[in-house]
Amino acid sequence: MKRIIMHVDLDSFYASLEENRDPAIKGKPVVICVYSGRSEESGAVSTSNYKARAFGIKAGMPIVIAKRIAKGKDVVFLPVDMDYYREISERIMDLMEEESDTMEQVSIDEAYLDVTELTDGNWDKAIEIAKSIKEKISSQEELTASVGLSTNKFVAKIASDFQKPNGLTIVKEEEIINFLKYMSVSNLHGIGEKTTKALNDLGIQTAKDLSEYGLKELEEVFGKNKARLLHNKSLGIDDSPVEPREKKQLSRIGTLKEDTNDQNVIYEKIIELAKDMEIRILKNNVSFRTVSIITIDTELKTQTKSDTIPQTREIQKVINISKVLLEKYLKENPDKKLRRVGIRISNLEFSKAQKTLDDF
Ligand code: DCP
Ligand code: CA
Ligand code: CA
Repeated sequence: MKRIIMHVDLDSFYASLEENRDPAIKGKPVVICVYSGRSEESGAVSTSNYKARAFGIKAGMPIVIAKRIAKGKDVVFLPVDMDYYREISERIMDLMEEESDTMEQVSIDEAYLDVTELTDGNWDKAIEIAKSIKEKISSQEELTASVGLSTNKFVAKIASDFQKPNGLTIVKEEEIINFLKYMSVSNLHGIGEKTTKALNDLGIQTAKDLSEYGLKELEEVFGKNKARLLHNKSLGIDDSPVEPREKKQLSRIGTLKEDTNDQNVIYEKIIELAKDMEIRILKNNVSFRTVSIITIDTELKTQTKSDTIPQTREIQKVINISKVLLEKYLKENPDKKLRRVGIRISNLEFSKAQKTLDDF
């Protein structure tokens, strides 16, 4: 059966999350920055929303340059808040995992999903799944995602990038050649600046040019392996499987109903988060050695406290240790109130699921 592979990428991820968090900035150009701390404005732009991109402000740009462009305009600059972005990312990854046979997370905001078995190779069903994932991301997290559907990871990735934001691009097997044909080689995922330049020097601009260039001649320039890889890319051929990556940690963070330093209220929240975490522990068949609590106070200052114990998979251990760590935090920070609290397990060990007779 031909595979059906989906690639999902969230639109202007960090910036959209900040817009959702603060109604006062919704609809404005927003720029998210990683400050290096060396001087007040040294650092780089992490991402910007589409309104800010329209001014030319984009990821990787020095903050000083972005500020220069923004001068006299109503542009919002904010520092990154990775814990918050990870919290939402994990929830979205979980919901996508539920809707696929296997999922491979590639970064904080994108993943490949293999839906071949789930759909029985039926494209209409796969399109329904893509729509359902987009709908859930929108209704549960108020975010948009761009989705590509094809028969392999390489083409699915290019497809998700094809209509951004909020796109859904379907490229069936027989459409791949036409889809790629006039694309510049630099748009073929995995072909970087240096290779693009080398190809351009050979007179190769588009995927079509590349596919028509002799493999032997390509080998002379790039060597056997890379030449084959380039040739395959030009034709949209990619056999690499969707491989679930082992997680390094599992965490759950939640926002308290109101800012508080009431131990019982925070503890209640921890128990609620632990219930959710227990489901993930069972699903991933994982044991852990380290338990942490993450506290985010009203000034958005994050602290983490951890304790390490012998290998276990018992959720009650997470609850008990979190309680002790919370007491410690509250004692050390008597005048702080918490806005959010989280729990995390790390030092993970995965046991392969028991094979059942059905697997033989
Ligand atoms: N990121 C970063 N530095 C970069 C690129 C990205 O810190 N040079 C972060 C911020 C992004 C997130 O990773 O929000 C995801 O990266 P993407 O390349 O997917 O960019 P966006 O999601 O922001 O925008 P797009 O809508 O183009 O996907
Ligand atoms: Ca993205
Ligand atoms: Ca991405």
